[in-house]
Amino acid sequence: MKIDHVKLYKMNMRMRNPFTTSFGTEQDRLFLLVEAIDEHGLSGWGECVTSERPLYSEEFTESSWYMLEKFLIPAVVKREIQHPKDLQELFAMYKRNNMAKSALEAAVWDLYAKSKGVPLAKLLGGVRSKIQVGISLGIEENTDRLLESIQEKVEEGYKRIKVKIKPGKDIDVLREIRANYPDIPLMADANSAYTLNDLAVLKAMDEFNLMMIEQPLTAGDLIDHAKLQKQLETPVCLDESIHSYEDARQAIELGSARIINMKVGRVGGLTQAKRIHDLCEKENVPLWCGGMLESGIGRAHNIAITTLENFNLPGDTASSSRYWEKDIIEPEVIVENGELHVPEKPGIGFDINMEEIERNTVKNKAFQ
Ligand code: OSB
Ligand code: MG
Repeated sequence: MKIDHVKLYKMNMRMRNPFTTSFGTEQDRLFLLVEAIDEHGLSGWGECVTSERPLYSEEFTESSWYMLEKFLIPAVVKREIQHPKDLQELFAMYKRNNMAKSALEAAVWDLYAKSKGVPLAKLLGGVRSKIQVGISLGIEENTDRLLESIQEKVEEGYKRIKVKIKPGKDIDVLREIRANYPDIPLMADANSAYTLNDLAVLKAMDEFNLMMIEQPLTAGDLIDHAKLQKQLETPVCLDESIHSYEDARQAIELGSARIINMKVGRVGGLTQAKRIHDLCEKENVPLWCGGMLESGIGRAHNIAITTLENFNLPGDTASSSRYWEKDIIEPEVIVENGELHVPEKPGIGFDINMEEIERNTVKNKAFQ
């Protein structure tokens, strides 16, 4: 397969509601789409899950554009590629910038799967035709508002509820949720808002029977997470800490986490995601697929990876309508009773809605 040319699209899509985490509020999603086109004119699509500002990690949408334009796209254009995993070697000399690498790799995976006429999920070794999903709810000024959303999402059938927490918006909020919903599968995501000085607060969360607490401490703090995990009954789940296979291996070895949140963009693409999946399977570490408020294209890739065997906890891949007035794929992602059906068509398995993409594009460029 030869990558004839690559197109980049900078998107600006407004979400139906603002989403607040401990690191900030986002409503306008400025992210990139990558379209890789082969010598026969067939297209594959990937999403770069960055935001306008480097709040989640050091990458941001304009840095990814630069990375893709200057280094990554030139490494693949006009090149003969045997398999999408060849990109690992072509990108190896460039450090990190995982979301940018992942986006181009995703487009090549989709293109390759389409050229072979197989669903991406199958190509990755997926074994499921349905996947289980939960939902991630942002911090609300007022807890009644959060309780209303929880009620709505429980009624819609989501398999678990994740709430964002931060210092001052934690114990009281969780206590109120548990008072109203003693039994729902519930977890909390701190997005690194705590340190070991907050041990008392974190230990107090043990009383709420949470499935896990996600990323309580700073991304680089594998050792402190291990110290914390030893003192908590609640399993620690790592998100921002895991950028590579080596991070996952060390976190497991140190006991920094009992559960891992997989984000394909964060670990540099589907090839790395699969390696980390296989490691977790071998080590008996449960895994689930996180989200980055993706459009339908990123969502489709998340669905494909979640079909692998060891994705044994519900992920964050909610319905398109939870985020968007109108998504850029057809059909849109629809979760029913906390489950969604894995598409059976080749590649990502959804059609691209070019009209919607164009309507939300703020700049684009083709690279020959
Ligand atoms: O920490 O998992 C996170 C959204 C943006 C950045 C980080 C995170 C999240 C979410 C939402 O939790 C997941 C989703 O619904 O896509
Ligand atoms: Mg998280």
